[in-house]
Amino acid sequence: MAMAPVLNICVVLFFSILAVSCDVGDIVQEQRSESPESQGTDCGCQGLKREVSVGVSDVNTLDHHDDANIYSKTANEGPDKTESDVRSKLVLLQGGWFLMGTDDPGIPQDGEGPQRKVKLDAFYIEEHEVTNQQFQHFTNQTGYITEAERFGDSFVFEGLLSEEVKSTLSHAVAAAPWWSPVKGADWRHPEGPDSTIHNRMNHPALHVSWDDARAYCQWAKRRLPTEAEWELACRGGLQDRMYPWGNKLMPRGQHYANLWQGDFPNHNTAEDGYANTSPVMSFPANGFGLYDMVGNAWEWTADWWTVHHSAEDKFNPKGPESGTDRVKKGGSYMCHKSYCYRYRCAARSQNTPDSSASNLGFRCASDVDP
Ligand SMILES: [Ca+2]
Ligand SMILES: [Ca+2]
Repeated sequence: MAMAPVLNICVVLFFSILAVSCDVGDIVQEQRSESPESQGTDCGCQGLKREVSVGVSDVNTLDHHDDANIYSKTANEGPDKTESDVRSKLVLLQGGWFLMGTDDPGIPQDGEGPQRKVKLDAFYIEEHEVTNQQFQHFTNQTGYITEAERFGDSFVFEGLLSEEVKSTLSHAVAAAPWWSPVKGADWRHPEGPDSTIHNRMNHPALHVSWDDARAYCQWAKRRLPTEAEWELACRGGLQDRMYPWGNKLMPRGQHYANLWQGDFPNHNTAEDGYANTSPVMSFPANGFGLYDMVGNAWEWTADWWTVHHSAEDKFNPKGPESGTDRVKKGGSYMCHKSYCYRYRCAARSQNTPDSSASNLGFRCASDVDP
């Protein structure tokens, strides 16, 4: 029943039947390096981390290597060919050489640098984040149950919770009070049991773990993009720019991504039109015709996490052979420069593969256009 603390900024939580840590990528980072630059960058906009499922019953224990446990009998059949294809349109990216990472990192301890030359084969990537509509189609066809549903809880930004749900919370997270593990929060109930996605079917699916995202992409006969593929896609054909559209956050005063305006975490002015997620494709596409590469929802990539990168040229890099966390990219609607300057193409963060939160989604990639 105990919630394991991570460093001294977390308090022990008693919640659900899980042991989960109370915060996120930066904290793991600080364990490796006591860099003073880590101060002030731990926004919680990276989502939250589930630790090993201590105390989870056998019924709920997931074996991520056992597809039979992940899928229903029909899962491997893929999308129903008798219906119109609900999957996202794929955009072909030609690959080739590009500059990955940056030598001018906004958050050095995240391993944003060094900048290195990377060459990729051509690949396809979905033009927008996977939506609730699409994820619902997947679960309807397969009977798939997400990890948040199996664990019985997921992390929600407290500013979005109803007073009723808030009144049921019996804990506090000392350094990240804006995050709460909420019983009954899952992709169908992004802010807990009294919330719904009915009016948000074209918003990104949230509370989707890496394992869930992988399962969706496999069902769709696609795969998660590597971090290198995701970053090439983010850059939209521009070289050595911070954002998918250039170096200026708001060209001509226009918002190009769903981010946080105001004072994080207490006041979101929603100047960009959205205090929560936005319908996918609400903001301008980048040069490749891809939407919401930064902002809206964080996006899982296939790679294991490391902060150590060689400056040597690389061909189709796939990250470390193993690890504990997976890389996520792009930041979310919760990101503000003061706390989470991670809505840049070179920025990155991580979570354990079974983690889920109210700002974390994904999109798929493919080697072929089936
Ligand atoms: Ca916003
Ligand atoms: Ca995104």
